[in-house]
Amino acid sequence: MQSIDNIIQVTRSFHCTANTATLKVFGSGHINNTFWLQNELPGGSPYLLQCINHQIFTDVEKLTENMCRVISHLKQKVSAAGGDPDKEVMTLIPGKDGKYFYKDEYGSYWRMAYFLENTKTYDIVSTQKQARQAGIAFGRFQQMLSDMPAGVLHEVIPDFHNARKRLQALDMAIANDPLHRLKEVSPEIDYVKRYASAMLYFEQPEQQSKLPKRVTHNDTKCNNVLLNMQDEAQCVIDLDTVMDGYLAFDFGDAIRTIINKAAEDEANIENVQLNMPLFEAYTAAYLKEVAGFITPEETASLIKGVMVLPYTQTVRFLTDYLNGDTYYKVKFAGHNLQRARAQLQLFKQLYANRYALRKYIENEMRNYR
Ligand code: GN1
Ligand code: MG
Repeated sequence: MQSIDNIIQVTRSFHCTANTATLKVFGSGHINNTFWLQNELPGGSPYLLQCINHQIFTDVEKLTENMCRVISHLKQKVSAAGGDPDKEVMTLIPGKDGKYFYKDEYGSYWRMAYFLENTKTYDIVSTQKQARQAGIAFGRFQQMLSDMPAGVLHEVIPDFHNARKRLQALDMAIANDPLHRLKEVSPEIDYVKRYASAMLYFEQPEQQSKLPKRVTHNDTKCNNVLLNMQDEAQCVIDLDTVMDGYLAFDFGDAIRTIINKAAEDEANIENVQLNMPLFEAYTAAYLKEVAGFITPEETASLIKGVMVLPYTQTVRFLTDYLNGDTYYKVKFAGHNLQRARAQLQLFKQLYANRYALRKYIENEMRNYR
């Protein structure tokens, strides 16, 4: 329940001094609902209050355990490196019952964190500096977590980046077609199907035996990096999906948003074009951060991530469109279809340029051999 009265009530269950009169809706997430509140104390940090989508994150207790583990690991690393853990890692506010989430009387789950002031995010990256700084942010994130073993975190959303499972969900949506939308999307479905076997790279036993599972972020959109006012990397946010994964998932999902000159949901697909200098800036900065631990097999898999992530994102938007927009928040009828078409266009361009992209990664990696 997200009535003002309930939100105020929820706020009171956390150890905070939030001024509830200043509450406003915040952010552009597709899943959770986020609110911003000022601190009552003069000079005190503002807060973010988030209603966690419990339909999607079915085990909030485990999700919170993952977040707390990762946050405390990152804070230690940042402190040891002489950084400021309060500014460079997000900080959750404990509830009055000692837990880092709160279940209200309507069954909704909430959490609260400090809002980091004097920071910004970009939905579309436009300068090489922004791209480079995003590469530093996600590369360091990965580097700092490289000594946290796989198998420690809960799998909060099973098979999150599993292309086979995503394609099976699409097949199910095609078979059910509850809103008779299938006829509108047959060209997209045909296209997606043609690439299906090539996109099952990470599901091949041969790859799975070569690629180490690591603690990964799994939602490395460029707007999940907070940059400071000088456009320098400050903090990686949105830790909902931290769990085990392949490095290539995080690399591919970051490139999906960095390299695109247009928005994820661009209406005019002509505007979906590759910004190669931004790809290069991100990749060079990212590889520098991960060079110390990335394996040759992982390096070779990065380009696969660049193909698979936009592809599965297309599949997921198409599936949700067919299912009647039950997963992602939509702003208008046909929004998921528009997103799917824009992501498919991006995939087509990435695929057409795959050799040039791969070559850049390989050449860059030579600096570290
Ligand atoms: C969702 O809510 P947001 O924007 O952080 C989704 C990601 C998608 C993304 C597409 C849990 O993330 O996987 O890549 O939308 N998160 C979940 O923009 O499904
Ligand atoms: Mg997210």
